[in-house]
Amino acid sequence: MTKHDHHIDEVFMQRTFELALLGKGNVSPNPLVGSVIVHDGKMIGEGWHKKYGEAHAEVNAVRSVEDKSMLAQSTVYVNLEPCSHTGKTPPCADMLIEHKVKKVVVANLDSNPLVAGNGIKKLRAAGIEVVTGILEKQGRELNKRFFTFIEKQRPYIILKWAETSDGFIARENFDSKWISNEYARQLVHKWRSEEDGILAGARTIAYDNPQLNVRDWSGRDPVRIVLDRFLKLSTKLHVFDKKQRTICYNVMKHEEHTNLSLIRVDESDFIRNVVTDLYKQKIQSVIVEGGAATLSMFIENDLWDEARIFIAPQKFGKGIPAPRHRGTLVEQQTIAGDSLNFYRAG
Ligand code: AOF
Ligand code: ZN
Repeated sequence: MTKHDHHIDEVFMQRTFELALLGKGNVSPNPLVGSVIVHDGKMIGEGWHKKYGEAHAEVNAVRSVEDKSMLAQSTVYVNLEPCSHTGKTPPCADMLIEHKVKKVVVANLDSNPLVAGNGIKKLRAAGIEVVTGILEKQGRELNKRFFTFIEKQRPYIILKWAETSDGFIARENFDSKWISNEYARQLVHKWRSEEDGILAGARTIAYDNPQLNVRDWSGRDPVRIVLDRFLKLSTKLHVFDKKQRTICYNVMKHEEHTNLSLIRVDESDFIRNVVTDLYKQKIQSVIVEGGAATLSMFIENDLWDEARIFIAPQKFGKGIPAPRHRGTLVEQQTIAGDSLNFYRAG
């Protein structure tokens, strides 16, 4: 392969990422997948996975090609290895083989144990040339939620908090309002709309009575996840208003209501049991919004992937210290005077 071919592959792969992103918010817990079909250097079709349970990206891309006879001389770009299993839809690898496509170019192998390299094997066994690993790192990043969910059997976990420049997350009376500015708050609402679940501990819910929904941004509301071991929270709190689904993890009892599930898990290893159950509930990603004890519990148990931390210029002098972590700083922004630091675990 020449350097030129490699560059062309990257350009088309980049396009599959753009298409894949159009599925954001509608495909979880499936991956974001886009596909482009190229004939003689020209794009003749494209498609993406639009909705959970519906057609995969390659199927939509092939459908979009007017003259199907051109497929035999075409290259199919897809950011995820074509599937080899019959799930809610038939295997994409078989469909590509039936159309006798010439070549398939992939960014990432599918970690789903039902696929895991079998899609590529099937294609090669049928005599189709397969190239893998094009923009692999970007592809892993695009589907960080999917890969974490399927490889670690738990949601992708984002921790979020605001601290003062002297390292406090709240005052001594647990008042934590007004640390970050209003632009930061709007950004947080955008972030809420991007994840399947939003989680908070009992103390935060009792003190702040948060709604845990999306108001300052347009987008869907995440499932609210409340940790209340002994079911001490008042049912009059916003999170129990049944306007949006709430799961309340506890060690007392199991009960199902419309838009409210009380789920009992074992007390030993509580937080691990919670994330394991979230996997069973197909919640692919969670943003954890507090408070200090809950955030620290995720950190101490190594159950986190990202931390997004606002640092406001003000000082409290004393109060509840911000959680400590050993993440790696990957990005820094400034939002109207507040710093915003992005960390990755490890
Ligand atoms: C692809 N292209 O666009 C997607 C794939 O239940 P199903 O049939 O929708 O299968 C879901 C699994 O298929 C998912 O976990 C992942 O392994 C793969 N998703 N594969 O080739 C796609 N969405
Ligand atoms: Zn498929």
